[in-house]
Amino acid sequence: MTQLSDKEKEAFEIRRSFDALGVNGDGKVSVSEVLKGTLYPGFNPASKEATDMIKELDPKGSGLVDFGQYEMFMKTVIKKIEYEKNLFMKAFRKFDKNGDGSVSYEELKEVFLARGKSEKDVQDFFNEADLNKDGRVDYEEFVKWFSKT
Ligand SMILES: [Ca+2]
Ligand SMILES: [Ca+2]
Repeated sequence: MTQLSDKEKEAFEIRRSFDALGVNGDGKVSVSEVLKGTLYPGFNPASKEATDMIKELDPKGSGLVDFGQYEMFMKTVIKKIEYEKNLFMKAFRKFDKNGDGSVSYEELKEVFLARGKSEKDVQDFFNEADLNKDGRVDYEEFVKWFSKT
């Protein structure tokens, strides 16, 4: 099997997600369907950012988009998602001092105390972030916790 490049994979995914939205007979999907399918961490459909994105997606306000508009929109969304991911990754690395892929209590404490937080804050945050209570905050837990605050 030939390996698809990232660009090809992306194009394929966009096409597939467009088809999955249930194209009307005229090859268009509704804007609300598109929005339902593009929720990602930090995306708020009621925000100004979302409103702007919809305007770009559907400048005439017809409520329907064709594949070309959809493709452009999805490329913007994918860029935003990657940007968010990078932000999380960068923040996570700041906490994960020894780079073992999880934040220990000691690591969290080091960062928090350096920022003038109390030991009690450290305990509270750690308890909240460590969802499966294994004594470490892994990347997924970190993102969940970070998205909330
Ligand atoms: Ca660590
Ligand atoms: Ca954990």
